[in-house]
Amino acid sequence: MSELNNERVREVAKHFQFEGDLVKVCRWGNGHINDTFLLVYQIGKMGRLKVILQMMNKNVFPKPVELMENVMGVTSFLYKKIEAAGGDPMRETLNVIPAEDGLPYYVDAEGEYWRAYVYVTDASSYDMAESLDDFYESAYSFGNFQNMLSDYPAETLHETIEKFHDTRNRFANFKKAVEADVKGRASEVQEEIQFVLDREKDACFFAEMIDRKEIPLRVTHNDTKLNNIMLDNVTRKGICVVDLDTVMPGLAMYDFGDSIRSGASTGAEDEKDLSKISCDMELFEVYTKGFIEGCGGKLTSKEIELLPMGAKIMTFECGMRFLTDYLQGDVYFKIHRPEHNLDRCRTQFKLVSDMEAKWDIMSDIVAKYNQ
Ligand code: GN1
Ligand code: MG
Repeated sequence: MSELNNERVREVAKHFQFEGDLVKVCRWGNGHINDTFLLVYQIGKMGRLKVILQMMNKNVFPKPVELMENVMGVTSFLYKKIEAAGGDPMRETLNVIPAEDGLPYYVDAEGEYWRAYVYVTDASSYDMAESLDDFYESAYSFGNFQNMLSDYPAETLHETIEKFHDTRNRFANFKKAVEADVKGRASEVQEEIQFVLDREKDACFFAEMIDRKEIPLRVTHNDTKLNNIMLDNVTRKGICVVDLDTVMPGLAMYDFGDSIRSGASTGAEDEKDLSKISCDMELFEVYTKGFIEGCGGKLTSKEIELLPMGAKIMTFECGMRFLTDYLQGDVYFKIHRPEHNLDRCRTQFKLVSDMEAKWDIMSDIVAKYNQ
C-alpha cells in the first residue's frame, strides 16, 4: 500500500464533488480508527471553505458501502427534522459530499474507501471536558440525538460492527486472546487479565437482560466519546454529533456509559500516571441531568436506574478491548507508542475500580433525576 501522504489525499480529492482550488491539506482530529484530513478550498473570489475527507478503516469496517447507507439514512433523516424545527441542518448534522459519480464514497486504486463531509463551521471538539457547562451540553446533545432518532426505522440499519457492545461476546474473545497469546505478552499483564476475569458477571449483565427482553433496544450512537461532539465556538452549545459509523440499535445505557468513561474522567484516556485518574462525581451528575433532559422523557425509569451500570460496563468493556488489542499485537486501535493500548487499558480499569468505590454516590445521583 502506498504511503498515506498529502499527495495521495490530493489525488483522492479530485474524485469528489469539491469546487475551487485546493490550498491546504492536513491531518485532523484524534480518532483511533479512520484516517481523517481537513482540506481547504479557495472558491474564486468567494473565500475559503473547509471539507473533511476520511479514509475508512477497512479492517474495522469490513462493509463500508452498508456503513455509508446507514450514514446517508441517518443524516438525511436528521436534516429534515432539524430544518423543520428551524435549526441549521448544515451545522447541526453531518452532511455527506458525494463523489464525482454521485455515490457517497469513492474507492481508490488500492481498494480503499473514502468519504467526505461538509466541515462544521465555528465549532470544536474536545478530548477532555473544560467545564461543567461544556459537559452538560455534550450530554444534552447525545441525549437529544437518541431522542431525534427514536422514530427512525431501526430495522433498516445495518450492523456495521457485529456485536459491537455485546460485552459478553467481547469477554469470550478476550479469553481467546489470552489463550492464544500470539505476542507472548500475557505473562506481563497478569494483574490486568485477572481484573477482567473477576468481572465476568458484569460482562454478561446487559446481554442477559436483552435475552430476557427486559430493556428496550433503541437507535443509539454507540461511540459517545466526548470528542465526538462539536461545541459552538461562540455560544458553547452542543451543535453537532459526529462519527456516525456505529449508529445501530443499542441500549441507552451504552451511550450514557461511554460518555462517562471518556468525559467524566479526571485524566486522559492514555494517562500513564494513574493517580490522576478518577471518575468525577460533579461531572457525572451534570452528564446525568443533561442526558436525561436531552432524551426528552423517553427513558424508562428502569433505564435511568441502570445508567451507573452503563458507565461501569462501557468503561470495563473499553479497557478489555484495549487489553485484547495489546495481547493481539495492536491490530485494531491506532497506537502512537509501544504499550499505548496497555496504558489506555489501565486508565479504564482504574476508572472501573473508582466507580465501584463510588457506587452508592452514583446511584443516589441517578435516583435524584429519576422521576
Ligand atoms: C474508537 O473512532 P473513535 O476514536 O471515536 C472506538 C470506540 C472506542 C474509542 C476509545 C469503531 O472511537 O469504540 O470507545 O475508540 N471506535 C470503534 O477511545 O471501535
Ligand atoms: Mg471519533
